[in-house]
Formats: sequence, C-alpha cells, structure tokens
Amino acid sequence: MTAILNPRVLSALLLGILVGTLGIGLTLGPALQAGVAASANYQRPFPMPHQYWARSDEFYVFASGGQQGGMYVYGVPSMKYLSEIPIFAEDQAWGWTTEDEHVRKMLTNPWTGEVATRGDTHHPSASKTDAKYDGRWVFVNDKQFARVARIDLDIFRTGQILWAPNTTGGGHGFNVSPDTKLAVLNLEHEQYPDENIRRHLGLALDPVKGPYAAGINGIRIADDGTMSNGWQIWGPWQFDMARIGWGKSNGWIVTTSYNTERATDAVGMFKQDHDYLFFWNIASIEKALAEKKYVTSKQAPDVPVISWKDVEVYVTPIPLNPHGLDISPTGKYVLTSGKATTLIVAVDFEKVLQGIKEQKFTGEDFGVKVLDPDFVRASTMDLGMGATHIEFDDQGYFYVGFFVDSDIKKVPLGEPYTTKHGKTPWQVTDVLPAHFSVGHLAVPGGDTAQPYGKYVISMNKLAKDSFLPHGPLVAENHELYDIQGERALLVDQMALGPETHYSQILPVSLVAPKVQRAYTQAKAEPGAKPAVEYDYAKKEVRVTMTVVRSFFTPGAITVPQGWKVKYHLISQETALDMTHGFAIDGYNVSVSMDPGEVRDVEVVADKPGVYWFYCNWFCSELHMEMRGRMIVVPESEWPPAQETRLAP
Ligand code: RUQ
Ligand code: CUA
Ligand code: CA
Repeated sequence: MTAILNPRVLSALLLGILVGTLGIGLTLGPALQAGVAASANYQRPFPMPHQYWARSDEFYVFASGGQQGGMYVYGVPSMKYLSEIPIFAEDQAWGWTTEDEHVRKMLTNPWTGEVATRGDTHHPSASKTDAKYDGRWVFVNDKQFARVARIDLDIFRTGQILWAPNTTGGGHGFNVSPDTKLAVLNLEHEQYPDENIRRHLGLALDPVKGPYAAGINGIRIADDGTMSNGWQIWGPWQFDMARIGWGKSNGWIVTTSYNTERATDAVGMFKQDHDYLFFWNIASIEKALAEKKYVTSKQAPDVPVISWKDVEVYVTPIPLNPHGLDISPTGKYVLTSGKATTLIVAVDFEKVLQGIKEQKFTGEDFGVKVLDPDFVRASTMDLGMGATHIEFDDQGYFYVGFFVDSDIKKVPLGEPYTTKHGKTPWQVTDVLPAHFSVGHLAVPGGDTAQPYGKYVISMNKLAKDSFLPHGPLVAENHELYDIQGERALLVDQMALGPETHYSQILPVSLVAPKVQRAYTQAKAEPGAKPAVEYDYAKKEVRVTMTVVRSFFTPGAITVPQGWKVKYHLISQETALDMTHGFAIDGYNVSVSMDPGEVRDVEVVADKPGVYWFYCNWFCSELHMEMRGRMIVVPESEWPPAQETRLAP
C-alpha cells in the first residue's frame, strides 16, 4: 500500500500504463524502473491463468444463436466464451449496425429492397474438402428471411449474405456439400409462389386456405466462397432438414418433410402416421437445367425454377413427423427420427440405390416413387421419447438427443462399423443425462467423413435451475461430455444466451493459424488523408477520418442542418485487440473499428447544436479524451465560411 501512495511510484506506474498501451518503445527512466521493481513485490494469483486456455483448448465451437441472429463462439474443453459473430440481426456490441453502408447492404433484400435487422440463425455448416472440415468458412442460414451467410474464419466476421428469391421466408434445413460447391436451403414454411411458378407446377393451390407449395434452394459456392442462387426445385411439400451426401450417398441430396399432409395447422400436420425421407439425384437436377426444363419468376428472372416432376426423386416413409436427419461417416446410413414417436430409423443408402435399380416400390405419391421401407431400412429402433438430432463419433457409434427424456443415447452402428466397436448394433450402450431437453447435439466433425470424437456437446433447450436464478427466462445450457471411455462423463456445463440450434466444432489447428490480428483494409488506403468535402448539389458532407489512439482526425466538423454526413472511418491501428468505437451523442450512431478496419457510416444531421462523437471502446488511458465535435449549423446561418478547413 505504501508503495502505491508514493507519488513518484504512482506517476511511474501511470506512465507505464500509458506507454504500454501506446505501444511506444522507450528506454526506461530511473523513476519507471523504480515502479517496475515496486510492482514486482506484488504476488500474482496462483495458478496463473494467462494463456492457459489458449494453449489447452482443442476445438472451436461455432454455435448458431437462433433468435439472437448471429453465432456464438467458444473453446472446448474449457467452455470459455470467446466471441459473438453478428450476422442477420444488428449487434451493437460487436459493431454490426446498419448505419454502416456495407452492413446495411448485406441486410437489404435484393429482390424487394427491404432492410431486415431481425433473424433466426439455425444450422451452421462448415466448408469441407473431401467431406472433411477444411477451416475456410462456416455458412449458416436464417430461417425467418430465408437467407444464408458466409462467415470468414480469418476475421470471424460475416463476409456475405445471400437472399433466397420467390419466398416470404422460413428457410430451415441447410447444408453445405462435401466439396463446398453446393449448399441447399429448404423452405420449411409453405408458400403461395409467383404465377409463373404456379403454372409450371400445375398444382391446385389456394392463397388463403392452402394447400401451398415449397421446395429447395440450390446455392452455388465459388472457389472464393462467393454464393449465388443456382436453382430452385418446387413441389407439393415443405422440407425440414437437409443433408448433401458423400461416400455411399455421394451425388444425392437427402431431406425430410414432416408435413406431407400439406396441412396448415399442427393437428393436421400429425394426421398421417408417417411422412417422408426424400432422395434427390443431383445429376438429374443439372440435367433438367441443361435441358432448360424450368421457368423463372418475375422477381428473379435469373434463377431457374424446376418442377419436382422433372428431376429424379424418391421417398421412403418415416414415422410421425421426422426431424433429425444425419448421415454416418462413410455416407452409408441415413438416420432420422420422428418427433412424436419413440422410433429412430436407419436407412441404408446402398439399399436405397439397390431398391431404385430393382424397383422395390410400394406405390407413388404425386408421381414420386415410394421405396419399400422394409427393403431400405437397416434398423428401426425404439429408443426413447422426443428424439431430436443425431451425431457420429470416430468409433462407430451414433449419439441421439431426446427432448422429452432429457438425455443422449449412445448406439453402435451396423456394418462396416461392427468390427470397430465389436458390439451388437442398433442397441443402446450408454445413456448420458442432460439438464434439460436436448435440442441439437454435436461431436467435433460429427457430421462429416472424419469425426474427431472425444466430446459430445448437448445444446439443451432448457436449463431450468442449473445456474443462479436470473429471472423467469434462464440461460441456455451447453453440456460437455467426455466420450473417450466406455461410459461418457459429463465434465462441464456452460450458461449461454438464447438460443442455439446446431453447432460446428472445428479443430483449433484448422482455424487458429489463419486468424488475423488486424484487417488489411487500411493498408489498402495508405495515402488516405483526413478530408472534409462539401457537396452543395447533393447536400452532403463527406468526411475522411483517420482513427488512431487517441484522436479522430479531423477532430471537429461543421455541417449544415439537414444534410447527410458520410464518414469514411479508417482505423490506422495494427495492434491486436485495439478496437475503437465511433458513437455520436444524441444520434443513432455506434460503430466500431477493429484494428485496420474501414467503416462507412451515414447519418442525417437533422438536429442543430454541438454533438460530440467519441470512442466507446476503452482503448487507452486517453480513451475518454478520444472525442471530437460534429457541429450542426442551421442552414439559414450557413455561409460557406463555416466550412471546416483542414490544414494542408
Ligand atoms: S432445429 S431441435 Cu435444427 Cu432448427 Cu432441431
Ligand atoms: Cu479509442 Cu477508446
Ligand atoms: Ca406429418
């Protein structure tokens, strides 16, 4: 204590903090050296956690945020929360606000011009090479507006948002192909489409009473990750989950539908004791495109819309409203579960191909051949109540989550995995209790040809009393199980915001080496000089502003009231973690600039007076001093002499 009160030491420490944050290398003066020596007397807490988690974590978890609109990122096994990635919804904390031109453009529907700042992220799907994660991107869909985003893993930011045409929303099942050239987004919510599409389908649809139509969006992905709308297939049914096959199921898209009744309410959607699992031949889709068997809508004249009748598609019955849909590591088994049944079905894809060849059909529905379930199924298992989703490990087991039972069951797969685990297949060997109500679950690589195993994470829909009470709405609960032994071990729990659907769990080695410490954008504008430009014709002020500890330059600008002010903000920082903010008092503006980031912010200066803009990210000891003025002058008092003049 006495050392702290010594003014000489105190000023030395302060100077130390300042110099430290300014990142300037100085020779230590005698006073400063005294300060360093004094601080060495203080004991550090033990154990010293610095870098411990950075060095010990093995995986990144990219968890969809559901109605949070973005994604959460955390480490495994530490379960340490790392970041949010804002995507479909504005997220001020992470600098994702629509006053930024680029963000607003991404959130603008290209077909209608509407800006959508709400969203519902569901199914992240990582980029792959040969059906194995390659660590380039994570893609994810928004159910509410039927959008798909690409997250660039070098900066953990959204690089592109693609909107599906011809739909009012409800794009749920989403999956990226094993070679990252194709993605599919299913329309879960039925639509009353454009008249060109209606005519092409030839179905009797009613805009008010239903039934409606729906389909699948085929999204093409270029080598640089750029997505484009490739095609749509429409038919009589909605679709829920989606997988693009590999290995034994290579060349096929698999989807489920829980409303083959084509009903418009929950009771109607449960009318039949089964719905369908669909198999779509990708080559037949390309063939229909090549033969120009498609129409286009008025809205999207460049997106071909194919009828289900013009492609090769088969179905097989699955009991009571299937939801979970997952493919085993060799691509052989397609596992699916009904929501209102205790039955889990394993379909053998080799049997599907054989059944098609040998015509093992029991009939047809809307012209689609129905594959005999007895022929194509490897097993129908009675495992528990409220099955949700399924994942695979590296030992030949699958894990299935149960919402009602609040647990995960571990089950050995059939051939060719039996030699690996030596167990009787399709029977439960372990039960993992969950707290509570399992939604999705994830194993690292558990939806690819290369599961890493080791852990299962249960993304529970309800946490109930797992954590300190915090109101009627409580946090979500992610639970970590170690699955390396014969019996799984619940090793950790993590409270997280609402509401994760699926996750992708990628090895640190695939991601960490590529992560940038600063944006390279600012370097692309090396000659950028602060400037203020008045455009009297457009009634616009354009400000080029450099941002670096602890100054905005120019530090003051004058603008006529009612004009648009366009800030081109250039962070000149290169130090890791040195983010600045740009918020304007009394105006709805708050963006952030990560090191080297360039942001373009637009604001209409409609209120007269002196408005301070300031940095709202604590950046250095002079953080609070990092501010400047936007002086809004009533237009009647505006002679050009009021223009901001910058020294040359
Ligand atoms: S959903 S709990 Cu994946 Cu959107 Cu199933
Ligand atoms: Cu810059 Cu605080
Ligand atoms: Ca149904």
